[in-house]
Amino acid sequence: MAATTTGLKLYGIARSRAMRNLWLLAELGIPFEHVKIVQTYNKTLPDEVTSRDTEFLAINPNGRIPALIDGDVTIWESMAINLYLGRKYGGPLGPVDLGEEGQMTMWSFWATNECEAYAITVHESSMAKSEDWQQTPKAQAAVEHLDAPFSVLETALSKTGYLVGSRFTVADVNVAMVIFYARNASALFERYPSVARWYAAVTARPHFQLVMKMREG
Ligand SMILES: N[C@@H](CCC(=O)N[C@@H](CS)C(=O)NCC(=O)O)C(=O)O
Repeated sequence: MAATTTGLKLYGIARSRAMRNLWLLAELGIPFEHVKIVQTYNKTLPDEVTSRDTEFLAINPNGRIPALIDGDVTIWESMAINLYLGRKYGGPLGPVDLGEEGQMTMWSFWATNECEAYAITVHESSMAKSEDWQQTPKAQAAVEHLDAPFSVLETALSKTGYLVGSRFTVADVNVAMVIFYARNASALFERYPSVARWYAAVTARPHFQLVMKMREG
């Protein structure tokens, strides 16, 4: 289906789960308005709108970024936003049939259900900037929990290097953006070479690098 963008708006900053959507939107190369809603703890300027302000709660009553408005459709939840964008505007990055759509959904749910909480613990532990963060019981437990999902990912990626349809798709964006939180757990990446190769390849993409700069800037 040929799709045209009608007032596509992405709410949220790169230093949040909105990065997932900013990366995909950049890959898709479609025009959109970026509305920089911030987390309350990231508010630095008086005129910045936060995810808990009334005007944003009208878009996402959960008070969390990201959210997407596409014409008269509002979607929150970062993974759902990317699945929607992939299906509607994705071309080869989106599903070619129902089977692929199911697999992209499967990998996205898998990443949030099986990996995200542990990956975020790794992220927070590594951000503590202590030399021996990998030795803390919390970080070690999180890495241990991630071992089984990394093994699943290893098997899947060792076949074609991608998750769905032997090509880079929205499934790779969604899963890589969760694995991103665990990127400093070097032991996992050393143990699972196909995961390490895939993660290095997808995060070397120019559009990922672009949103990383937005995140850091
Ligand atoms: N499951 C949601 C989580 C969204 C979420 O927790 N967003 C954080 C930023 S990464 C947020 O808005 N935090 C601010 C708050 O909760 O006040 C998604 O993937 O979109």
